Amino acid sequence: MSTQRSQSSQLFQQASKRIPGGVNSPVRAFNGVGGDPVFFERAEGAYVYDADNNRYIDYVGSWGPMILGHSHPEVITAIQQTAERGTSFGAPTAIEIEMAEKVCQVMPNIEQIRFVSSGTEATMSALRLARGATGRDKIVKFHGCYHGHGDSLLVNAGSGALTMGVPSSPGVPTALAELTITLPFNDPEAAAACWAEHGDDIAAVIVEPVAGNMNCIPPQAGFLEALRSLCDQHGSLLIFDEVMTGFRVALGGAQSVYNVVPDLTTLGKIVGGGLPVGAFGGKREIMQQIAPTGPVYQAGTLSGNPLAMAAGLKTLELISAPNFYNDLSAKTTLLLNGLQAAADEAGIAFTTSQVGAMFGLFFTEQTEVKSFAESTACDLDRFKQFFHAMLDQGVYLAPSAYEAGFVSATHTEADLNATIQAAATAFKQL
Ligand code: KE4
Repeated sequence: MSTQRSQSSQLFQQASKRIPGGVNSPVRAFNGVGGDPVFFERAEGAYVYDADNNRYIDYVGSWGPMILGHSHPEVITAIQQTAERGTSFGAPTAIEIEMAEKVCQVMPNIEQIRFVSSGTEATMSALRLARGATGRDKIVKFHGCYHGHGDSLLVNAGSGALTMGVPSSPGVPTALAELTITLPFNDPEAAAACWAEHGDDIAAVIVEPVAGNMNCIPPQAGFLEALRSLCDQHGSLLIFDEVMTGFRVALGGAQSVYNVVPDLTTLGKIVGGGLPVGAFGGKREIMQQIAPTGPVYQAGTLSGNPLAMAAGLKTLELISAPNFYNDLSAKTTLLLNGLQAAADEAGIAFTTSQVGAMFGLFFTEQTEVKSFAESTACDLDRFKQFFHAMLDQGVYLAPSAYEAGFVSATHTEADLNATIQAAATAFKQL
């Protein structure tokens, strides 16, 4: 079955005249899978509807934020009621206090928090804070991890940078890029060797505690603990980039799943409930060094925007419901077990990964994918064929082999079984 998407194609042509690549974020452009991107017109619950009014079961969820499903009525009402009282003041509001208290309550390793408007702002600011607080310049990140498009972090990056084949972007001054050390994810020996050589010059290591931008790769036992120990030994700061994993893998984020305490945490996506919110936070004595209480400057016109706070706060309230994550994880497990059975039935080399309601799909003979090298060695052509075969059957997966998938609270068992059926057909076409 091939779905007709002529409206999307026309819109793509028009968009490309005024917007580079016709998109406002590269990974949306379908360069990772081929063909024209789908233009969406509306979304509700687990479904997105394109400009040709085709319906898709959505496993992208706006790259993570839509954990409650699209257009949740209580979130929409919270936004509407807040908007009627004004959309932005550029001055402090009470809802920012409620939001800060709520995040610090569910993520107690965050003693103080600063809200910003994107995950990129959060990680960029956290790095500046770490450099300011330690007086050191070097930072460590991991091949294939993506932390937004801040200059120091576009070195061997994942997500769209990897999808586009430009993991280290032009435009980043060599002098700056040289201060970013990149290591293989899930390799504690390489990390130990790095600190042995550079330890006293390293301001911070930033890591996705579950890598979600080179597909979905969980940490091997001991990896995060090794980073914590190396930071303690050498006075470096441990930054958990939980923009994707925060409120996704558990209410308390990956740090509550793996019981490793970071010095700083960055947040995004779900924390804004679909509106632009990022945040960075952590130990009080570190956060106090951020302006205006300290010398490390950081600012933002729309930081703590009331609309975004209202959407985020309502979202955090709703996902705090009992059994919310147990139910989400169970749905994700049901989906992945069904996909695996369908692949096995079709004789397709395929495996999956899962942490909570976040998952990865890999076309490989391996039973587990543990590193960037193993992820990029998977069968990319098969993924592309599978992506389009699923899209044509009304299932929207991330248009890149280097992204994670997400289940929402609104995905029903019928949706999951329909997805499994579509995959059974798609696997047979590979
Ligand atoms: P934003 O600046 O896109 O809000 O957040 C950057 C970011 C930071 N840290 C992690 C772990 C992230 O995953 C992201 C952004 N994720 C990508 C998708 N994997 C956003 C999608 C896009 O770039 O359009």
